[in-house]
Amino acid sequence: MAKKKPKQAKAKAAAKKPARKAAKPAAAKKANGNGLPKPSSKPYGQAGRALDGLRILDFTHVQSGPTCTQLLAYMGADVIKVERPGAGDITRGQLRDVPNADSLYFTMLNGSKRSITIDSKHPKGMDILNRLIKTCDVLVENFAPGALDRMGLTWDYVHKLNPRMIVASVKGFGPGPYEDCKVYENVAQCAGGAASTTGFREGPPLVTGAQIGDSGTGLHLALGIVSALFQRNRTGRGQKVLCAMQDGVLNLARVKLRDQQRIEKGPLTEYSQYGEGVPFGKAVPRAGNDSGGGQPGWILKCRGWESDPDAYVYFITQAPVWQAICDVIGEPTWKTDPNYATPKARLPHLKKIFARIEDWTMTKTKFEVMEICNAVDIPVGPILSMKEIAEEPSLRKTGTVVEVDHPIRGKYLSVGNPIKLSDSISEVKRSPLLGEHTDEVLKDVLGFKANEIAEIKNSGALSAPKKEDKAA
Ligand code: CAO
Repeated sequence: MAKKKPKQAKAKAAAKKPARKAAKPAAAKKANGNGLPKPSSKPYGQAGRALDGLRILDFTHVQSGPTCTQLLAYMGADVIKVERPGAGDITRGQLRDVPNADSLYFTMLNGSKRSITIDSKHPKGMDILNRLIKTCDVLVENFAPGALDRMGLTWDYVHKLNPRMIVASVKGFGPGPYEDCKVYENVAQCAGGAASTTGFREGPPLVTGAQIGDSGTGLHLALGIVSALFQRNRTGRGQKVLCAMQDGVLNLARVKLRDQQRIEKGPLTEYSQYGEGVPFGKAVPRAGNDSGGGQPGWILKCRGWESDPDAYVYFITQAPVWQAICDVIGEPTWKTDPNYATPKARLPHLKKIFARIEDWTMTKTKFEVMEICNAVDIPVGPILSMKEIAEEPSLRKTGTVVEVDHPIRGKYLSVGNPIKLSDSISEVKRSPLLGEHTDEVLKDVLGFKANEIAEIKNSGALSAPKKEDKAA
């Protein structure tokens, strides 16, 4: 998709063409009937990667935006991360565990990308950005509201320079009363309905450890981008893609909006609160470890819980395997006892039932519970610690957990691509050093000669403004 040296005139001409013609991908020339290229004869996994040829101008920082562009990089896109000279993405220095090395916060969110430093507030810096805009397919950013416009990169400006450009943004909130607010993870979890529905009924709202506001919204944005690219194949033009973190969290918490509508019609019978006879209020309550679906579940202690904070298992009393559960825990009479035989009859007794199951799980390790229950199709899940996950061989084997080597910090673990494509094998490369690819991008992507690069460097466009300049 991205050309080495794009010509603005070419882009303009493409935009003027009728939509159908402009949309025709180059590969379609070789098409046979259905408008698609002939199936590749290469073995699966050797026909390049899904997003090969896609070039991304990456203005993202912290977590939400970088999650999105890292995934696109894993899928094969050339992601050029533009960073502020001297400082770079603020997370490079946050939560450092190795002195003077980029933090794990940064390295685990910026793998497989290139880094170029450009001062967007320097005229020459803006000149380089303009050139990059002309040659990239997607601009991704998650600055505070208005920051991109203040840089001069309004939608109208970018779109005029490159009508095919997709401009993708993460913001905290969509249009509305809070649209100008800066937002971090937990703010989004709270505003998106996750916090009010997480935790125990008697306690305060809780945020979850999974970064559903940041990483979750980055995932949504990646889908928006590939959808916009697909549409561009037909229309020949780019579009704006916006993911608000509040919206992303709400999308992940949709079962709770489901329950909000149900609560207006009667009690939520699958919540343990119902079985305990505690009346419901007007809004969806926190449900502790109740399962979100219709099958009651709870977290139960396993052998060793006294000293191991993760010696627990999630146990689901799925209706079709109730008989097996009764056999496993040694309560065969519960199979026919009218108080326990049907899901409805069990609802008022869930506390007692889980207490009895826990008597059994406490005699086994969480892995023994897994083994015994899975053999008879009872759905259970061990509470795995991050230590266990880091050491889990099967996750290493699939590339979900990967070890990467970094020139300054040495080896570190990262999360590889959780989305597995059979014909697009992800390669996780280490994160770039600040400005590591500045010369490479100027030369290979923008076609500058060595003397021109030296000139650009002398202008100060690629380095941190000197203190006197700042003061002036
Ligand atoms: N050269 C010069 N200036 C640069 C630059 C560059 N290469 N890159 C960025 N900047 C400047 C911007 O121009 C902007 O300056 P102005 O405010 O003067 O216009 C500033 O750096 C960007 O600031 P910011 O407001 O985005 O950053 P912040 O640290 O103050 O706020 C955050 C961070 C995350 C709260 C905010 O960016 C935000 O709300 N983003 C949207 C929501 C979001 O993604 N939140 C998730 C955060 S965690 O994943």
